[in-house]
Amino acid sequence: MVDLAFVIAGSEATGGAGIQVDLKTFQQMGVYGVGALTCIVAFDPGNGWAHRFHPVEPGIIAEQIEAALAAHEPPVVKIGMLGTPSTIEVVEKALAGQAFRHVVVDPVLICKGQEPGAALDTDTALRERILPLATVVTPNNFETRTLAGVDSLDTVADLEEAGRLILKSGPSAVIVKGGVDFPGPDAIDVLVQRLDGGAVDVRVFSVPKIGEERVSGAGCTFAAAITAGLAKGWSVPDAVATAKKHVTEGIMARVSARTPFTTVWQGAFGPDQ
Ligand code: PXL
Repeated sequence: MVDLAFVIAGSEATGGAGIQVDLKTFQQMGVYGVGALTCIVAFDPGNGWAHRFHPVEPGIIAEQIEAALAAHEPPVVKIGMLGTPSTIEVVEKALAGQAFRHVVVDPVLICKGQEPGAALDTDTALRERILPLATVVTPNNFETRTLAGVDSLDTVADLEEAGRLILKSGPSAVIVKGGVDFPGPDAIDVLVQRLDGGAVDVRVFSVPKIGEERVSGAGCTFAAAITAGLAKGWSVPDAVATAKKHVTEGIMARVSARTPFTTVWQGAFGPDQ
């Protein structure tokens, strides 16, 4: 039987983020992808590729989740961009009725096209309603500072400390991604995981940075690859290690477009690696 993973996320039409990336990543990992759409992001090429954000009606999100989970019993789900408090409410309800082995949350906090007021409501709802349901959370540098309430992340010890703070909101594992904003030559991710007995295990994953430019889709690919690994029954550290390889190889083979940024090529990651 093929391994299955479910994703609840937004569409980003250029293929550089969102559910397009999630499903490509699942496929590359040999995992059958099932997906429900929360919103549609259409970049505006006539206005600096600004985000035009269109939420999907909550009732339609609920119908998609109903259909996907009536058809399949995926053991894991990845939550990507939600975008509005009413979307968060619907997804929270849908998750509460299911027993997933893992709920991987990529806490996408802001999308440029949104009003700051609306984004603040969304951040609060994400923190209060979705994080407690998560087993694994993958915040980037900015999201970590926001969720942990810290001003800066300058050392690996800072990444660990922030991960420990986010762990208190309920998930069993937090992977803090230093990314290009973290000082130094390396792309560092710190996994802070609460073990069954209650002890906290900390592991540092590090590879040399490939340039200093942000590559679109790195965060989505990373969380989706972790989700696929967990769907296969791997441990969280094993899933993270493979996801990091997937992203690193995808960044090395990145795809250029007429956008001001390049995007990860998920197809660069070999299934045998
Ligand atoms: O990378 C965050 C992200 C996730 N999901 C969608 C997006 C973006 C960023 O643009 O558009 C749909």
